[in-house]
Amino acid sequence: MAAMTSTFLGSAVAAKAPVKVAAKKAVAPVASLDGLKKSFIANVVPSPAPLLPSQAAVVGVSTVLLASPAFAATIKLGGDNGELGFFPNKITVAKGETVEFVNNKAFPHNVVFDEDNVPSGVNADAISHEDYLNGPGEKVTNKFDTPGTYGYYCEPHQGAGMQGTIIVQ
Ligand SMILES: [Cu+2]
Repeated sequence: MAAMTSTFLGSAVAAKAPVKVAAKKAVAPVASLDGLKKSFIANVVPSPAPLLPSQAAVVGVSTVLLASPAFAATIKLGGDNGELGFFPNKITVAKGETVEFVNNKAFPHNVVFDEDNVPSGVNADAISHEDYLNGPGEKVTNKFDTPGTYGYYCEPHQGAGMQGTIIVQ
């Protein structure tokens, strides 16, 4: 026991020696690192994909909903054990209520409404969320103002049966 303790103290003292860190600082000039970062940012940031008019409309709606939420339902994207599906995959909500899609497991997922399976007059593209949800807990929402049946699916997992139905009354 005594031997182990003194060995530990010995390595702790050795680790405190700052010689190596100081040498590294001298070798790597900070200015050029900053330059690299700036050029990286310059290449990535200034070209944001322009919002399509339909996407801009969806963003506006979501912002309003955050201020006055009337959540009817939460649908998980991916089952708790990694199943490819929406849980629950069939729900009924009242007109004007908000449905929240929350990324859960087995992502990436997205939420795409089927243009052949939404009430007439509803633009399926405008209410879809085609961007992939890549992180746990990421969410998108929809508020349905037109009664009827809405079919939707996840593009990456449509072939595995990841689809759902929302009935708005
Ligand atoms: Cu999916």
